[in-house]
Amino acid sequence: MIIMKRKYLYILSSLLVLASCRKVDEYQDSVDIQNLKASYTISDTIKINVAPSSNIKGLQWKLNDELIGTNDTLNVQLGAYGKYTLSVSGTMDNKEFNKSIPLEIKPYIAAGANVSDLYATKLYEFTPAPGQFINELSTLKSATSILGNEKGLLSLGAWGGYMVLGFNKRVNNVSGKADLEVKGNPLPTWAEPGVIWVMKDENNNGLPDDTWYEIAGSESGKDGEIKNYEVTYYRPSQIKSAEDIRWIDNKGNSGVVKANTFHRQSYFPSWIRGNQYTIKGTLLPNSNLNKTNPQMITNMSFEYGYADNKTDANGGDLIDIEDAINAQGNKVSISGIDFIKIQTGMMADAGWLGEASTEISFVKNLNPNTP
Ligand SMILES: [Ca+2]
Ligand SMILES: [Ca+2]
Ligand SMILES: [Ca+2]
Ligand SMILES: [Ca+2]
Repeated sequence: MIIMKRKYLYILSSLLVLASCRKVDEYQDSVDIQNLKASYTISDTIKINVAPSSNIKGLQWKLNDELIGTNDTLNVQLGAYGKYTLSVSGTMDNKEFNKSIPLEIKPYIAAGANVSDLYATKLYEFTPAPGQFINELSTLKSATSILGNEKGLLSLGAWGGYMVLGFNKRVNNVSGKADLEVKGNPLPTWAEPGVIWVMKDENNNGLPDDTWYEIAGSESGKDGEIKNYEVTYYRPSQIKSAEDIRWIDNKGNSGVVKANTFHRQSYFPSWIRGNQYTIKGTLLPNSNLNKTNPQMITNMSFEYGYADNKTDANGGDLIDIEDAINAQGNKVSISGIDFIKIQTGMMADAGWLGEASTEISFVKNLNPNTP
């Protein structure tokens, strides 16, 4: 009898739990989320809204665990490929609901008659540092303009700003010669060198989730070069118009990316969330920067191994995969690469020229006919 009673109580309590779950589920299901697509590409503006209802209060949109909105409509750009969990919570008729939605952001892949496999054709991430061209020349949309042809141009902003690109066809490392051409917009007296990293798709999943190897350029190991450098940029009080952007580094230094009179839009990338963001990479020396004459500030190019650096006959910087090094600084032997990351290498304020910021026009495979 006692056993029977326990069993009965157990069944009863299970039913109560089920009943209360169903109650919550009903509220979750009645929260109507509109305009959600199965997947997006990184250049998309994602617009999702909750069907407006006066019964819904305290709306919170979260991306993974980060609060990203409190209105009926969410407008967000993510800037990096990946799988995210978007959740929306609040109360409906004073009952709490919390609905989670998977959100897949795919890389942008250039296609069409004007696109050639000779060039990088895929964009996986665009995380520029603040700079005078950000939100103007440089947007998530315009970042796709440098894919598949020689027509685009993009600025990566101040130190550390980067983009991750991919190729349709692996770029082979041919012994004794350069394998990649990276085109920026250097002038004879104004280089803005960017550090180049390469990756092979070792797990063959089409994603840059393998190991980055830095291309050791001519300044590698020299005074003023700092590996494992980090800078945190702070969101300004508003992002409608230009104002100085504060930064601190991991060496105890601080400064600002200065607003100038030529570019009046905000220099803080509009798609970066949160009050600050930290970028990691290699800092290049300011040894060639000459600010003696403020009217004629110069920064001569380094010898080799960087983006937006040399004005050679064909215009682009020539990169040899044989110069790849690992995190310990040792040379590595890579047969070919599928992904490239380009990152502004200097942290310098060049007066009226604005911040030193690497530009990219295209990235080209120099060995397209090798097997
Ligand atoms: Ca080579
Ligand atoms: Ca430049
Ligand atoms: Ca991979
Ligand atoms: Ca620049």
